[in-house]
Amino acid sequence: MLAEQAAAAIAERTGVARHRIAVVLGSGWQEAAAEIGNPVATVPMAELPGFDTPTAQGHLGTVHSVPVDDSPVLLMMGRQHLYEGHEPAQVVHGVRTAVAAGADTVVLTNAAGGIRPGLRVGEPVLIGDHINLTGRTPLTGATFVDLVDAWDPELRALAREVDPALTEGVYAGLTGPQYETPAEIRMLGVMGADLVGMSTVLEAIACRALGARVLGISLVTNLAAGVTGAHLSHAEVLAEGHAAAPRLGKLLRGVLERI
Ligand code: 6GU
Repeated sequence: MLAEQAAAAIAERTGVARHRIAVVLGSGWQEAAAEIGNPVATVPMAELPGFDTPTAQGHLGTVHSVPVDDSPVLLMMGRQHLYEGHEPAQVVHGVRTAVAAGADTVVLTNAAGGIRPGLRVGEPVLIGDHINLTGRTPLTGATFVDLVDAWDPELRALAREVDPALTEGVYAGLTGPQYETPAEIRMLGVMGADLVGMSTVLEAIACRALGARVLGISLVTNLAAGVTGAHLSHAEVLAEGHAAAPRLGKLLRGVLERI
């Protein structure tokens, strides 16, 4: 399997046989990596079997091995999205590789639009549940995967120990790349979504199918269409990530130390 080949390449290139934890750093989260620790090794994703270089702006496209309290953590600096034209199997190749590399816990991060009134730009929010509106799945065949508590309650509690101000929300995953219309955001709010983005849900499903625990954190980089009447741009996603990087990095470091 391609994920096993990529995991073997990571072990060889990093000199680390098993990474027990993996973190996927999405849009707005790249700078937070510096707060987690110094990598002992960095491998370009393009040099690993089955990976493409991410095209999303701000995604570095590298994999880092970072020791946190002597425990090796695999940091994935960027991801593949459906909106880049990838199939679900390609979108989840990173997390399947992480699990094959030894990860039983995967932390998924992303940038999201805030739908729920009261959410503030620059605020990290724990993903408590999701709504998969991509119309796609990474799974094939009769694998009936249970998604109750897909977003691990113990890991969420642990994150709240690090940052008691964290709230939780339901993340609606769409394909993009267009942002939603104001009418679509009203619909998502009625459906029970607090956050909206273009990633993460397929990765979470793939992780649960493999039995890995999942923690998700969204950085609210803008209020979703119609919430304020403002227009949306990827530039503000990157700018808010830059501003929030120290807080996000400390949060991740604190979580990783406790896992
Ligand atoms: Cl408002 N929508 C989507 N789909 N993704 C986002 C976003 C909004 N803000 C950041 N990422």
